[in-house]
Amino acid sequence: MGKYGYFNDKDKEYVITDNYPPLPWINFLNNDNFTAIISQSAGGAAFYREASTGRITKYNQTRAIPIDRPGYYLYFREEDGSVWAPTYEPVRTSLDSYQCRHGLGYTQFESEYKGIAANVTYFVPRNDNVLLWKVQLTNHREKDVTLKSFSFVEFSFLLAHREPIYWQWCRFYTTTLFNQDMNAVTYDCHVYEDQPKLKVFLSSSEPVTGFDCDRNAFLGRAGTLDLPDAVKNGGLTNKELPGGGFPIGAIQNDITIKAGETVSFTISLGCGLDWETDAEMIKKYQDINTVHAELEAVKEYWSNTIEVFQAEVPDKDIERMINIWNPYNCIVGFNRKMSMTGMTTGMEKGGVQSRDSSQDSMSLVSLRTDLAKERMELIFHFQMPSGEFYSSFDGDIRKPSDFYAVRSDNGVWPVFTTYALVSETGDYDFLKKQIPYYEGENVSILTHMAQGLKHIYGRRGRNNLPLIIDIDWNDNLYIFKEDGNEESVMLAQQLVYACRLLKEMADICGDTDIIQSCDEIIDAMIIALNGEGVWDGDWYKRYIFASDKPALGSKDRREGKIFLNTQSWAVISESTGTKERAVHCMDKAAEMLGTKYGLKLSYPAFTGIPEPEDPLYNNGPGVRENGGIFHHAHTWAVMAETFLRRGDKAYQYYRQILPNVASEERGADLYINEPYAFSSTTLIDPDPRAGEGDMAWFSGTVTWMYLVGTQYILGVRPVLKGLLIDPCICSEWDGYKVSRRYKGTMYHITFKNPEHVSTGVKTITVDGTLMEGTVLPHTDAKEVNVEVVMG
Ligand code: IFM
Repeated sequence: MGKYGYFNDKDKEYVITDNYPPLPWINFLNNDNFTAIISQSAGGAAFYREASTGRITKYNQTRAIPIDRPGYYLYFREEDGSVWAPTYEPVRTSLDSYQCRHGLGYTQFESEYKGIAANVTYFVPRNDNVLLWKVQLTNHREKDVTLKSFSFVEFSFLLAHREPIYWQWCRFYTTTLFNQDMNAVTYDCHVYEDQPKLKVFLSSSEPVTGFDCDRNAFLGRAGTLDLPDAVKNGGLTNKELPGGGFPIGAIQNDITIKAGETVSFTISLGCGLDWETDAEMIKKYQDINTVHAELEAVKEYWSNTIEVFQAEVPDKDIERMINIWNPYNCIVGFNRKMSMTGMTTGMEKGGVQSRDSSQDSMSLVSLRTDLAKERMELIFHFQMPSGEFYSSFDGDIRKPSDFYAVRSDNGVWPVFTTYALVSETGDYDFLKKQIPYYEGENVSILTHMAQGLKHIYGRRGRNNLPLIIDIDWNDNLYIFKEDGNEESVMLAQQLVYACRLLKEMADICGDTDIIQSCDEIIDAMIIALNGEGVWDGDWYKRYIFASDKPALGSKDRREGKIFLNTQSWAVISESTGTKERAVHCMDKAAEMLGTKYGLKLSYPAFTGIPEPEDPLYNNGPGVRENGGIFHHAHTWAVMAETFLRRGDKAYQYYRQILPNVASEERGADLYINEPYAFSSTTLIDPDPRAGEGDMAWFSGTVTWMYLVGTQYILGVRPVLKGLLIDPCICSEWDGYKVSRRYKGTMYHITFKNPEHVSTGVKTITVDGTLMEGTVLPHTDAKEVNVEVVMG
């Protein structure tokens, strides 16, 4: 039991028992089109498709005080005038009990106030754009009771940036009315821009006995969300806002509960593209049985989705993450640039990014193959005939978005993901699928990938390494740019790795030209990478200037002497020439960058003063890209350790950034983020907040943690030939089990580790028959039992 809550693994929930964890600890309720984020106090916002363009309700954008408001609130007013909320906020009347259970796709509040037990479940059904609040009230008092129930949301202006910038005009572009036939407050934000014209409603399964559309009328002159005047006075004012103003939706239901009995009703907040669709949704969810069935369907969807990989391992922290929260976070994070969290505003436009979205798709390949495939096709469409990819674009209107810099690495990520996709499905025809370049001709996906890598290879500097142009994976490196001829060691290594994967795919397609050009690039890069100007004696440099200025990541520097990524990627790309060098650079990384919370991205952090050659860095020292523990990069160190076959080290690194482990071991007050969602970074010395997690939910960390955990540590990895068995674990383990759904077959794999090794496979038996090699043979069987003896 943690200070603020605990994991309930049986029901796949995190249960929050304290109203105020260090930050709002949120959950995502969504289907593929509609999202509501919700905190432990029912704070949050709902949006249609993209948080930047489809914002339906308001949420504190700038995290001003109080940070977690408004939300989807319920106020209950007793006959004696007292007011309470089953979610505690915003009223803050003491409750006799309170719990917030964040589950997969739903959030449930269970609370009790003077003998009235409330159970409120918020969720978004799989196929309708609506947030349902399923309310169940049980009267444990001796007398019948009549409660006035007030539900409340504050509407937003669809385009999220209108709120902070243009609200004084936009509030008049709205019409908020009560529609008797629909039993709903209806909200219309009639704007001329080209985002969808959403028709929004707030309704109830019970007859509405009062409403408010105007925030001023609801709150009153001196009222606050804690106790709005209308609630205090016992009735809504029935004020509409035909010409705009401060639009809200508030509806009143009068609920009588007999002593000892339970009543249920539902509040719905939704949007359609026309009022007819809204009316149908409202009607549909007036039936409590439908609501119940839809909630079960949401739970079933999540169980089926995560079923693709389930493990039983001796380490329960890892098991919980791999089975439940990591895959959940992968799917939630898949649309990260279109979404928002308690800490990210969701106001940026340009929903897809070739780099980040390719990586986010890597885990979706097994979890939601349909979405991963669709996304990759879209990304290839945003490649120019030169081979360069647009960094950011809007998938809905199919246009590139402005982006501040050239990301020279865009071309490598789609290769990694396509390899993963084809390995998962076995659909090699995907490689031949024709997709047009952006404003160009149709070419196969194989050609797209080859063209992307050629483009990177085509721009090289004086060490024969790829030019960084503005930035590679590290978005903050642009500040070091001088004349544009700077080289990226990391990109060279990634290019090698990408060429290795592309070669395998080209082989399947019989494309010898691509194989040959991959071989040329690999050979040239390995020579360049091990030249004097790149290997610094103990590790690989990071960023090489065209001038004689000492490279970032070299001993000659006072700050930024060593960078993690070029050590990890040296190993992953197998470009070190010798195993000794591979081991040496990772050992040096451990020595110079290791901390009890994980590996720093670089060391020492830049301070900007007084060394004149270093520009003032954006992030403070020890924060994010400036020598912080950047979890995304940390995952590649885990992967690299498995390449070195050092399972104990990989296991140690892997555990360090698991959110449940970090929250427990560092303490929730230090770590601050949700224990069930991956943080993007950990702040570290010289920052005094060392150990604090930053930005939960959305990070490349999420997808890579899922991959390294399932494929490189537990070692069940799809490759082009089939399902490869390649464990690299903690040597103390006696064994473990994995169930993996792959190409329609469920493989039940038992790993035995009698000799307590961390890697190596002695024998594999498939349904009782000993097999050769480590790639499981193809089968049409529905279920297969596999036994792996390590040693
Ligand atoms: O690689 C980037 C990513 O694209 C966005 N977040 C920061 C990372 C490192 O700079």
